[in-house]
Amino acid sequence: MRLLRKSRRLGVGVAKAGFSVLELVIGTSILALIMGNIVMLQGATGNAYESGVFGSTLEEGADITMDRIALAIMSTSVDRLDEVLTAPSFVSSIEYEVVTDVVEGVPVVGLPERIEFDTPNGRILWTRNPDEDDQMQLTWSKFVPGLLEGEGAVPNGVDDNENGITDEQGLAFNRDASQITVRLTLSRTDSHGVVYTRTRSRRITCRN
Ligand SMILES: [Ca+2]
Ligand SMILES: [Ca+2]
Repeated sequence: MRLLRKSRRLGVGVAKAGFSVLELVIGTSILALIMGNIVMLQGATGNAYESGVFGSTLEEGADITMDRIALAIMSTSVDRLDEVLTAPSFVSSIEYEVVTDVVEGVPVVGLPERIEFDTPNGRILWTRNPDEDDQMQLTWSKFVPGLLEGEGAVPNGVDDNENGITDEQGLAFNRDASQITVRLTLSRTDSHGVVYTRTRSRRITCRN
């Protein structure tokens, strides 16, 4: 009887010990799961943060560059703007003079300026007094691909993105009467190999 009680006590003891081990295993597994989730979550948050920063930087860059181009075109008149081809053709560079004032019907103009696509380096350049000794040049944007979004990697004689212009470059201007349509794509690849692309298109009216 005493032995039985002893063995029962032992049995209870073993069961208790087994449960504790099981608890420990489950506890450890849950902890591992939670820790794993936290690590994954941190990773995902990091990626999302990078994606967000990348996307918004590109977004901002596209908007600022488009605003600058629009301001330049709005401050020149059609007859102070070099030939800009009509669709389906385009140009990727414009030269113009900013009309600063009109005195007795005669426009007062500033120094010539140029906005161009530096194709080899994927940049949009703005130059005041181009090709002169005192020319001043600024990079308005980087990360401009050879062709506009949707036109593919190489010119193929087809208007792949169906915007009425064939094989337009990453920066493209075309004309419709006194209006100039500007199209612009910026594209970047992040450290994970994800490509971010932002495209802007705006129709701008030259001043009279
Ligand atoms: Ca096109
Ligand atoms: Ca094409």
